[in-house]
Amino acid sequence: MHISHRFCLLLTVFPAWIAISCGGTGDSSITEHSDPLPETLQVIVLDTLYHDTTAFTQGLEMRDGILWESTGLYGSSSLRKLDASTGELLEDWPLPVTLFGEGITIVKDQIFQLTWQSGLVLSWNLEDPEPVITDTIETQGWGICAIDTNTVVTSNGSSQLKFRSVSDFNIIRSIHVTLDNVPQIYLNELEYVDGWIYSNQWNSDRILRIDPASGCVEALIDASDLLSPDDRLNAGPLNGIAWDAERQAFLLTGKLWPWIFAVRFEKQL
Ligand SMILES: [Ca+2]
Repeated sequence: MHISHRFCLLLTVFPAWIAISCGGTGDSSITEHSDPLPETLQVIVLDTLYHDTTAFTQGLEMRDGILWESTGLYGSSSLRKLDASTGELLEDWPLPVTLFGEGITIVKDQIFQLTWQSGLVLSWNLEDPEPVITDTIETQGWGICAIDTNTVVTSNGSSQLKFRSVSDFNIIRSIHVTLDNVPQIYLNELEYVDGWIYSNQWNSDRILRIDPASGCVEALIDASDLLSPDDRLNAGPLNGIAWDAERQAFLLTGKLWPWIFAVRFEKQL
């Protein structure tokens, strides 16, 4: 169900691409130029943590030794609090059956959680989580990451990333993400680390490292070796990136994956 809806989305969103190259803001006056060639990074696994194979992961975020996870699907969407050293579930809070959980990010003491098609943004207090609808957005919610305490970035399955004010989720600006001048659709779960936006692309094993100013993909990360063939049998796509400052590592997982991987990205020799 989820897959077919997102395929339909592709059909409707694609025409809006506009022929722009890197640096795209939707301004048709921007002339073509070549993107810098992206470097390819490999994934080095540092540690392997437990992940619940019933968790349809839509968002992942670290704060103070706790790994927060958002899960999707109608009737089983939730916010989950995990032990970041083991991956074990500490506590979870279900969403109303009418909401489909998507990406999460943390700003100050609030967790913001997107929902897929309702246009609603939920806000949770970190210390006493209870969902409150605080904002609405004009599009589907897929991924979200915080750039600073005033700004978040959201994806909606297209090649566009929207920068929004934390105070009201109104759009500040947007970028089109391109690789070698080709728009990159299906941008999904997001993470902001050291000046770069990381996005996994739905239904692929690929993570893009994106320049938030220009939209250029300046590095490609191939995560296809993380799951064994057996692990893949009942697993969905990669869909979770969190930066663990203590480990100095990324935590990666996916929908219904049996593992969370602590990894670093290194240049291929
Ligand atoms: Ca994330």
